[in-house]
Amino acid sequence: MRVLSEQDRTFWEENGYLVLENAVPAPNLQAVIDAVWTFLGRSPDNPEDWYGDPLLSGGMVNMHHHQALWDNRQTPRIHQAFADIWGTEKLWVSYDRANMNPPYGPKWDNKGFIHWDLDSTVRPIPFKVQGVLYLSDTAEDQGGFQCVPGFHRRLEAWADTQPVDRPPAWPDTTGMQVKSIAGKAGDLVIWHSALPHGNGMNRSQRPRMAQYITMHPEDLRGTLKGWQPGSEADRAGRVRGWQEAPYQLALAQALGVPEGYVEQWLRRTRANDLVRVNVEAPLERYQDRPIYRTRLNGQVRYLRIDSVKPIDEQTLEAQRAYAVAEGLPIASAVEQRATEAIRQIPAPHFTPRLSAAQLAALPDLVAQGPQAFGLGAGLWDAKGIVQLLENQFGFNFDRQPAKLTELGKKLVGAERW
Ligand SMILES: O=C(O)CCC(=O)C(=O)O
Repeated sequence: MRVLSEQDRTFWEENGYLVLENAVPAPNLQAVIDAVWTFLGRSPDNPEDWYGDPLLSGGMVNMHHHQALWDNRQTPRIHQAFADIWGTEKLWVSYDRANMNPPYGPKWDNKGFIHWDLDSTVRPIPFKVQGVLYLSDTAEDQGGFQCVPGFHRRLEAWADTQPVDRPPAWPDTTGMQVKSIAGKAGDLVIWHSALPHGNGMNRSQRPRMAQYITMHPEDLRGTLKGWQPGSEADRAGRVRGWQEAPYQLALAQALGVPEGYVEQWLRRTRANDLVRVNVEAPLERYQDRPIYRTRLNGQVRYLRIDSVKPIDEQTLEAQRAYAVAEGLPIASAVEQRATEAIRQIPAPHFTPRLSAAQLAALPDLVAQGPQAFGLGAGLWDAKGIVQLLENQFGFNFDRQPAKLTELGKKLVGAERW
């Protein structure tokens, strides 16, 4: 049964976004809000405490697999809205994160941002959609979703007026009418990815709380440049991602820290998996956007500031995964840095499952790398460390993944449509 009305469709065609009201049952909203605060290890009742690690720029919360997130992802009404847009019910759901954008101030300088999650120089512009679920009522000045309505119809004509070597994902917003979309708790905003978009400066006293959810046809893999056929390995990887998610929480409980700290620690480990890349020009900070401009093989290239670091005029260090995804020529790997971040285990916030002696022994075990314990040749991940703890200290952790409905199993790819 369709959930988008004719008016919704007309609005969508015209503006490139729409609002689906009451997208999920009301109790689901508070469940995600609670989960976000727990993940961050912070309290909604203490505004002084809303800032700092592990909150990421733009208020991003890298929480992906909590049951509360899954309960929303497998809501039939949301699935049907995306099915109406794509013209097929055979969809896969994204494993997107959450957002807590606190009030702007001395501890938080999110003035808002505008970008694309596609390469706006590719023709034809790929058809992609994205979505954000408002977890609480969000006023226009509260740092919620913002976009340039109708821009999906004008992007190509606008691009013809811009420098050919403009950054493909970061528009110059001069002359654009950016609109902040207020919403009620339970509204799902769905937008066409050709709209320049982001979230805004929060000028209110309340945090903005949201969950990102989008869907796309199964067996497709999205890249910045568009879609390509997914492989059986992609599908299996999605299922593994869902199945292995509980290891991160198990590790947090072992260490006695909020899950967000473990996620941050593992992310830093991956980020410290660095390689060297040679470029032809010094990296220059590009305007006020989080990108560098350089040249590679005679072409202007824009590189994300948070993924690369200049070493000298013609050398940079890049995260290995980023360098591979961007097709950067890897000159050499910097293996010895990979385990540095893993030593940064934060002090326990609550009673850890590991004893003080086990906690003290952990960094030295981890420093030996997973290979030393027959746990694979890559970097440590949550699963590897939990297996290490089980083997070394005889623990038995709960690793039940989020429960899926029949619809949810198809949206994950664990069952075929
Ligand atoms: O926080 C928002 O509403 C926008 C997030 C965003 O820009 C994105 O998901 O690409």
